[in-house]
Amino acid sequence: MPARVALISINAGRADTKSHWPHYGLVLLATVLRDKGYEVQVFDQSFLKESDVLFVERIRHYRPDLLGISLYTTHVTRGLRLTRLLLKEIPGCRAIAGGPHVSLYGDVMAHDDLFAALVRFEAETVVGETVARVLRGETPGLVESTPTEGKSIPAADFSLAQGNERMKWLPIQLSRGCPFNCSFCEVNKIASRQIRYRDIETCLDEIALNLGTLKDVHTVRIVDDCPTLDRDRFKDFLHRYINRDLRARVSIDNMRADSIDSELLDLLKSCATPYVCVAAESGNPEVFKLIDKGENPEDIVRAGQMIRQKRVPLFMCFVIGLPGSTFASEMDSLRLAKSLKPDLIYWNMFLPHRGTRAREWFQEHGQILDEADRFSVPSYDLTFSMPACSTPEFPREERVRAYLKCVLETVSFLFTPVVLVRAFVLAARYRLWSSIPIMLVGLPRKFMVYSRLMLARLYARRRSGRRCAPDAAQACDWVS
Ligand code: B12
Ligand code: SF4
Repeated sequence: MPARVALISINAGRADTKSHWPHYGLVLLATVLRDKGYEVQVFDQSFLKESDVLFVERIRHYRPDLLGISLYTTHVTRGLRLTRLLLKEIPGCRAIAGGPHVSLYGDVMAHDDLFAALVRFEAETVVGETVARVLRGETPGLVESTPTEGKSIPAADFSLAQGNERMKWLPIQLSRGCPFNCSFCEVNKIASRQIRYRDIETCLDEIALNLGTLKDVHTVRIVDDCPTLDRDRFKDFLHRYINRDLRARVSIDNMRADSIDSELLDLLKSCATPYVCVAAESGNPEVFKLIDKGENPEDIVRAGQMIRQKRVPLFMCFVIGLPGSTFASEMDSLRLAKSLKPDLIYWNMFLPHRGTRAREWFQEHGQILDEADRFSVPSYDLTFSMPACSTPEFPREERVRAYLKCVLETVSFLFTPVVLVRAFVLAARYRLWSSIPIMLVGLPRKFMVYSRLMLARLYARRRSGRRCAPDAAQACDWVS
């Protein structure tokens, strides 16, 4: 009988970290292991939306010989705790780990004997051998892989993931890697700076095949590290997608402002893209320069205005607490946000993870207070973790004030009665009374925005001819 492998991803312990597809990286590894003759299943708690008790029971019932967990720095302690619990519940089972946290911190985790192997970086080329060694009773320890070439990335077989029949979004990567080196970003350490392209026709075949079997999927999500690095290539993909009449919407993560032009937006509109997100990072010119993104602040404004002119919902991303920032510089970001009037804004708090150059800046100019178990974004219910670093010019308390001022004044949260009460309490606690009237004036517009996004999703379901009914659990999750 083939050995049985369970590949798992746990939720972050917060209401908002739901996923509408099973962990893509684990599905790819499952596809590789299946082809090598293993019996393998992916269990993604964020996707299955299950409590710890039910999730552990589901895996225990599967009785795996080997457990492979994907770890995130943001909730690594939870990941280690659940792994210990699972190993206790499943006698004879051994564990290996990989994912962003292991890629960044694998060397400092190596002393722990919880895992027989810690696999750093993309794992398609090493997972088979590592699993075989662990099942033979060996303990490989730290395993380092090299970036997977485009042609070695398999077509993801989502039937290997539990609950796949409920998928509404289908992730795919057309490329991997990002050659830029923005100071706050760890992606170039996780996925490398080496860009690797997949064959476009192969990707389209993969999408068509998956749309044929996953009947509820209404949106294809491109999760490349830097999807529009080669803009012409990306446009070519969109042209071919439209010509194939695939019908599901196309949504993109991580688009750089300097890659956005009128033709690209028209093509995205033809694919009914639900929104375009511009990563502005900071509205302060000095802070922006320190990020070293290779873009100008004017690129952000130009892209934002163009998206609005094309009547595509505009989302924006800012990072509070970057190197060189102060309370006053964050107010420049707030001013920029208010002037461009995005439909939705993600206010992230900088996390000094390993692999970021900004971390080194804080080691020199400030203080790193925590790294693990911190979140960058506040939850939709306005709960958040404390900033992970500080400087004399911008201490922790002031960072929270700036963060909350931006979040409250742009109504970047879910406004249920309970959360509104929390907004008042936070405003009182952080001396932000002047933000309350601005927030109240912004509420009706946000209500309209959220209603429009929900209607667009309903329309997407009808347009794609999919069978699914609206899902009440998703009603408050506008983005995904
Ligand atoms: C799409 C995406 C999401 C999606 C879906 C994620 C998913 N489950 O597939 C959604 C929106 C749900 C999401 C949610 C979150 N995300 Co997210 N996400 C991404 C993004 C943009 C792409 C991920 C992806 O699909 N990569 C492609 C696949 C092929 O790569 P991969 O997942 O890394 O897997 C490969 C390797 O890591 C390795 N591997 C992974 N796991 C394992 C396990 C084993 C056993 C082995 C051997 C190998 C291995 O092999 C895989 C194949 O090569 C990345 C950024 C990035 N570029 O990586 C952020 C990223 C992974 N997310 C991040 C975070 C913080 C979150 C959230 C906590 C967000 C939040 N609210 O704060 C939640 C947590 C999700 C949860 N578990 O509950 C961080 C993680 C940082 C860190 N150091 O921990 C990243 C790196 C973004 C960033 N720069 O901050 N995310
Ligand atoms: S922020 Fe985007 S462009 Fe910059 S390094 Fe990260 S993935 Fe690349």
